[in-house]
Amino acid sequence: MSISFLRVRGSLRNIGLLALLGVTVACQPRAEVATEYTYTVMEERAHNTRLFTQGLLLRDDIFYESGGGYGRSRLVSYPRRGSAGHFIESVSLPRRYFAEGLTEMDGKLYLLTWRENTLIVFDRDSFEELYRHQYTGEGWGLTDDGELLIRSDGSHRLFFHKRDDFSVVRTLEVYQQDSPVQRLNELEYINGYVWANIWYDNRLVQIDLDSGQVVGSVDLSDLVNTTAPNNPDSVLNGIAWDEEHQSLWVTGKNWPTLFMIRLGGEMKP
Ligand SMILES: [Ca+2]
Repeated sequence: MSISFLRVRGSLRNIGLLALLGVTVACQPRAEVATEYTYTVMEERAHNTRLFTQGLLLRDDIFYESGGGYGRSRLVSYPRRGSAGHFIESVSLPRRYFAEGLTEMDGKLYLLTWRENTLIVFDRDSFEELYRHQYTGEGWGLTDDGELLIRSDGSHRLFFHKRDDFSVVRTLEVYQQDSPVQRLNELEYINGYVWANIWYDNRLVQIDLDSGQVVGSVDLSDLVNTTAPNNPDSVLNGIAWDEEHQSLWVTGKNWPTLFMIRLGGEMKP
């Protein structure tokens, strides 16, 4: 099935006008234009509706996904093609943990927990727990740039952590023009940028990791409207980069479908 949605819009800043009026503006560098991408659905896959999707990634044709909820948090893997009920590996978390963001580096899966201040590290293949780290603050989304782990906490900030002890190296405030982008949720590092879900928003945003500016976005309202279960908690969440197909896999909490979408328009280099 192939569905194309086309909408292109750019937005311009008003900093220049304020400067002409003699108003001092203290701010980070602002992007002149944020690209609004179009998208095409290239492929679909059944998604297990019991998964309250928090983290999603794809490695070597295998999806890794974390599902949240107290008493129902789990970490699973499943093949790129297959049925919704078939997992390669699955591990349930103790009842006191609410699984959140998930990423993978060097054969290890890094799993955040929501308010339990605990990062749990698993072997990617066996799902054997390897070790844990404690941290301060909430865990929402997690990705990595190949060197550092990148965490969201539901605010407009991203936290960059060392992988060996999960200490914070730096933080980044995320803005669209002059407005902080709150409720940053699931994350995915793609070609030098971080893409993010925003809790209770049907957009994905593309974040510049130097300036913190949103430099692009894609509106997935049509997928939400046709696919999301009739439950206010079943929001869009989950982004996985498909390197082979240069496409994004997206889904939502308890959704029946994963979608592979290809973005239109010019992606930032
Ligand atoms: Ca992800």
